[in-house]
Amino acid sequence: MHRIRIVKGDLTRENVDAIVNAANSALRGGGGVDGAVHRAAGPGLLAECVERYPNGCATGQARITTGHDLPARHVIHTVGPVWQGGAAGEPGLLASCYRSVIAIAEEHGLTSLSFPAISCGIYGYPWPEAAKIALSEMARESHIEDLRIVLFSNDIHKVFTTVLEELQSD
Ligand code: AR6
Repeated sequence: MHRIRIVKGDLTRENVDAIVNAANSALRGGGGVDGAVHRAAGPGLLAECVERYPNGCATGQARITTGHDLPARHVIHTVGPVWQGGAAGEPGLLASCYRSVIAIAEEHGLTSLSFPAISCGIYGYPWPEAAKIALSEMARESHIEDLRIVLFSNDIHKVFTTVLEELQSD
């Protein structure tokens, strides 16, 4: 768990091997962090998504593209679950997002990876529950040297920091 860094800031400014995009299953852009990633990457990102992934991406899975105009070399797009109360498989699907992204990053030999808080915005996942899953899955990873989660606001940063402290003291 020592390698996980919780950062406050804008994911699109991260100078890493890959940033992770909290996308929707169409992989055609959207609001939230997805909109910010597409704006910062430029239109080439959408064109690559359309060409390489005509069928989009299922919830819990991930797909890689290049970073286009972003400082990051790649974008790994993943589709988090929409929160429906917790009994519709949301925890397993959210864990699967983190695992799928990390598996793709390892396949490509990437050593620095920055996540957003997947499903914690428009998709409505409760932050403490999402933080526990995100940080536990990130902690299982063994090959990526620089693993970050980049959070936009003080409020969510505080929640993730508290959950990381709790996990470290267990
Ligand atoms: N840097 C870091 N975090 C950000 C940024 C940014 N630039 N912008 C937003 N966030 P969301 P979701 C935070 O809604 O819940 C899109 O329309 C935000 O404050 O982006 O997985 C997609 O196309 C929140 O904490 O993703 C999907 O339809 C977190 O990123 C849908 O939203 C995730 O919020 C996905 O919803």
